[in-house]
Amino acid sequence: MRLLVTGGAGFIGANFVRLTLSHRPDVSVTVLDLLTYAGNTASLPEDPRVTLVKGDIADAEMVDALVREADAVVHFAAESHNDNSLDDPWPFVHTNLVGTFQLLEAARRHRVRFHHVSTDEVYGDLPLEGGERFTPDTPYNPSSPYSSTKAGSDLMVRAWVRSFGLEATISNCSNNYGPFQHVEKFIPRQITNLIDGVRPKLYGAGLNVRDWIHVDDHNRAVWTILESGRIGETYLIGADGEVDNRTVIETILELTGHEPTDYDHVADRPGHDLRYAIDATRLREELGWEPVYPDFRAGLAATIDWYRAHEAWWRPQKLETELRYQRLGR
Ligand code: NAD
Ligand code: TDX
Repeated sequence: MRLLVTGGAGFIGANFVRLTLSHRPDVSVTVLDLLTYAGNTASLPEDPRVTLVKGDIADAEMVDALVREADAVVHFAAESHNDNSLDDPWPFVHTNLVGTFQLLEAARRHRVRFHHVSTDEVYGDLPLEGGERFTPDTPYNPSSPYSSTKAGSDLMVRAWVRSFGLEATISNCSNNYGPFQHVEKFIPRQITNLIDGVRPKLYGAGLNVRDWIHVDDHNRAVWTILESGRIGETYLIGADGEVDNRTVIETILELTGHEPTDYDHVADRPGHDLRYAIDATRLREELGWEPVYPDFRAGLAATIDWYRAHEAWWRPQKLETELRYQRLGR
């Protein structure tokens, strides 16, 4: 089987390639990645079964040539960071909308199986109280330029299935954590700040809740859907990992031997979503998926160890990332 993995040099895509190499001896992978600030060749293993092509998913000609050769496309490539989308939305429109459009058109022309990787943020946010969770029937209600462009890309996939018979599935996953995540994101930012002797930064009061899932559990679910999912269906991926941001920071501080109060409150994110929570019943009951990392605290401890052991991987991103946050006042 020949897989085309877009965004395979990013956080989740690179972990997906690694998981694929170790579990699927029959699969070879072509990674299509623009190697933006978020893409890193050092995240990819050197392996004869992996070919890296540097290119833009919005480049119709290149996309057509690569999709034509593939048995399936797994589409991870995106501009992925909410704070950046508030600063400059255009790259999000270009990659998440125009790029996805070019991939869909190529998959339609060559009748290639397509899996679209998306986010729970397309559903907007939930109240802090009440225990409500997102389901595949929750109406789309995105808050940020990032989530609105992901929502638009999901809707295109649905339309291409219905109008053109594209063989596609969609997954909407909650917040991922684990190795190879860019230091702009919440958890790696705080871990690497502490390694540098800098206090963690909590947006606003930090009551916002995210539903954390280990990246390998997300990627196992993507494989399950690729192989057994119903065409045209949307699957929500989550591992019942709801934790508020303040508790995440306090836990990181505790696990690294600091006082749990040793952090700073900084300016809140404009339009900051309050709470995400996933009901993954369809994935669990229909496809039999279960997380293998159900314990967030243990996963977080392993992630802290990973960043301690892989400073050479993250160090080159750190200064530029913090300068960008300084400019945003966060
Ligand atoms: P990331 O920012 O770490 O990686 C994105 C990758 O896409 C990078 O390697 C980048 O170089 C590449 N890319 C960007 N623009 C491109 C373009 N025009 N052409 C080709 N490649 C391009 O993102 P991530 O956290 O790994 O997220 C991957 C996917 O998963 C995204 O679609 C995201 O919306 C989705 N998702 C992420 C999370 C999360 O918690 N991180 C949760 C749910 C869904
Ligand atoms: O320094 C910080 N302090 C802080 O309190 C940062 C970087 C973030 N936060 C807060 C904002 C969020 O409530 O932590 C939470 C998580 O922030 P991010 O890591 O930026 O993630 P989020 O905005 O929730 O989006 C992530 O999950 C869904 C990914 O970046 C998206 O790509 C994915 O779709």
